[in-house]
Amino acid sequence: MTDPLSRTRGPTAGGQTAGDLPPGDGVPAGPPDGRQVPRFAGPDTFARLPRLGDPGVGSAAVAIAGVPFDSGVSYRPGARFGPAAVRAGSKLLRPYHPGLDVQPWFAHQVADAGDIPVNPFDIAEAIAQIDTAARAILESADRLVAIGGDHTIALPLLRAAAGRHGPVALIHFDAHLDTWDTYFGAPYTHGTPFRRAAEEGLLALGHSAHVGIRGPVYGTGDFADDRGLGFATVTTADVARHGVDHVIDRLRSRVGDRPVYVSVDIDVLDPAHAPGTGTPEPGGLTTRELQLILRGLEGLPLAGADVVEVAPAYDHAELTALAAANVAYEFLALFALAKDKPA
Ligand SMILES: [Mn+2]
Repeated sequence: MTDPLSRTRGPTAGGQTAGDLPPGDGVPAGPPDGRQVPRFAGPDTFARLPRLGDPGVGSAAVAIAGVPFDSGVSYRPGARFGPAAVRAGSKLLRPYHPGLDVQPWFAHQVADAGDIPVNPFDIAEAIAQIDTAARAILESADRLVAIGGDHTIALPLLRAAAGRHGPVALIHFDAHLDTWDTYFGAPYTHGTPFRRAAEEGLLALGHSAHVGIRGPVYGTGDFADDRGLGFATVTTADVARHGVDHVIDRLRSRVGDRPVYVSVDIDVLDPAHAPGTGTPEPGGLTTRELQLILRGLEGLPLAGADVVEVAPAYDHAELTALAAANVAYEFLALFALAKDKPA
């Protein structure tokens, strides 16, 4: 087998770019070799990967796109700066994932599609823009990993994913249900995307679940409404009491062999692990627990994924940005492992 590092074809110390190298031989273009171009240098794309559409890259198996939108938040704003912070946090990643024995960006082509431009003053228009842009990216990429942005963006991303795959089984990691109906009369906010997605028929509801739910709510009706829609819930207490393997078994039996969409609100993590977020809730998962549960989804047919709600102004020492970058890395590993069983 070829040494995967020898296949790295991004800009090199010798000044080559992906475009200088012969395209079309089926060898994915990767980031610069971190042993030649130190990881704190080089392109500002996710993990310093090439851009979608770069010469020598063309189409991709997986595209990563930033969605710098936070006009749907109910508490602290600032997730519009999430994509830039997560990309900065991703520079530390290396090409081999020992936990899953996979090379996420050498198994197939992975590329950064840049940021989706969104109207910060008009939520409805922003949702339409994200929907259109996500579908356009999926013309030249098989799968999309989105970096938010607040959780409002999951609705148009699910529209695009369901448009291609049909209703998806949603695995939603979050402190919050995000199935509220309205807030201050507004139907499209970061607390409502999965209610709207359920109403629009985008989800295989009997096969969808929330993970990491905790914290006070407005009343018991919040949980009853959510159950009424058809979601199952794995609380943070369930993870603590029964362990990650039990949770993985529950999730895998819940989704079966359906196309899966994974949405991670970084506030599923305890504020000790992810302080830089808009609606923090003490008592959350550790970064390690989240990584292990995500790895437990190995082999499932993934239709798409997002990681949202990184608000870097409240972050410390890049804790949240690093956690989110590593969540995206887990997504890329899962896509690489599922590449022979597309959703
Ligand atoms: Mn949340």
